[in-house]
Amino acid sequence: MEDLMAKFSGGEQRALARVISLVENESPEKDELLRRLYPRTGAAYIVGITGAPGSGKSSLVDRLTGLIRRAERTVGIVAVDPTSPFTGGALLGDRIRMQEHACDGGVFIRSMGTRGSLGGLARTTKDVIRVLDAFGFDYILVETVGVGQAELDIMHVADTTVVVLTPATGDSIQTIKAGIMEIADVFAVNKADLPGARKLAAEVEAMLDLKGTRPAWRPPVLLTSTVSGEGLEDLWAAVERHRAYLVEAGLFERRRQERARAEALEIADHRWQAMVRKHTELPGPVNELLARVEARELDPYTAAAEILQWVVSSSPLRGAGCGAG
Ligand SMILES: Nc1nc2c(ncn2[C@@H]2O[C@H](COP(=O)(O)OP(=O)(O)OP(=O)(O)O)[C@@H](O)[C@H]2O)c(=O)[nH]1
Ligand SMILES: [Mg+2]
Repeated sequence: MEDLMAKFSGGEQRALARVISLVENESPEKDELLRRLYPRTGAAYIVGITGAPGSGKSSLVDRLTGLIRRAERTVGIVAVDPTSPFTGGALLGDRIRMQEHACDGGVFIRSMGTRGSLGGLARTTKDVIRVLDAFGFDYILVETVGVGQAELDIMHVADTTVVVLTPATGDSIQTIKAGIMEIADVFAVNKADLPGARKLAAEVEAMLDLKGTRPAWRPPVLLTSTVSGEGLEDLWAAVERHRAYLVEAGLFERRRQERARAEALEIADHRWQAMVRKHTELPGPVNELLARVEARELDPYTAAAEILQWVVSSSPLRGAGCGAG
């Protein structure tokens, strides 16, 4: 552990990859690692990139990475692929267009599949983002496919969320899910080199007009093409503008405070569920209670109360790995 931490602090990407693996694999060292890394976090700016499959998220991440690197800033990239069981950088690393950055020490790319529960994925993704933050990247770009609630939840960790739309996959205002429109801080209408992009951008603008109220931040709608290069610098400028807005409005601090609070509760929930589940996997009082519920000898309300009591009294809540002082 000490050796690993020293290498991590020294900026060795191999140590970073190792720490991420320990976190992803729920290793026994995980909690201790995350606890020790936490004080070093908070400086990275986190940008979420979401949109339908094939809308060009990875291509945009790649081009934005180029822009950020030209400004001599570093980038950590997390790609969450809900369709892939693979983890460990196979997915994005394979992509030819990412190869340019693969040998750049200022860029680190990690893809994550979805193993385990959806909630578990979101939790692990947040932990991996935190590890990248602690490592010292200036920006962290998080690519997620905009399907399902878990993916939307992940976007809550982003300071700025870019929603990628494109005419190519038949996106139109009618087919875009309400949820995804709500989370956008910036819209990128990508594949602007193809027909229909301008019309789609106009539709998004019209939809924003329809909202009636004049929000303090109206999401800008940028036409982008990773093929022609159109709009990429404007897109990044819009992200930076959103960042400046958040800071000036005091929202940046406030959102981070709220998230820190929500996160502590989420971790507590997560652990609590894991503890209860652990008891259901072993023979013992919890399973005896459940068996009595099955047989209708006991009502589920009484059983639940007794299960909670039992789990609290028998679990080392402040044991190793749970924050014992
Ligand atoms: N014409 C055109 N094609 C693009 C553009 N951006 C991306 N593409 C193409 O669209 C396809 C999908 O691009 P990706 O960047 O992999 O899209 P993605 O959203 O990351 O896809 P998933 O991760 O599979 O959901 C690829 O064939 C790209 O070459 C663009 O601006 N114009
Ligand atoms: Mg992709």
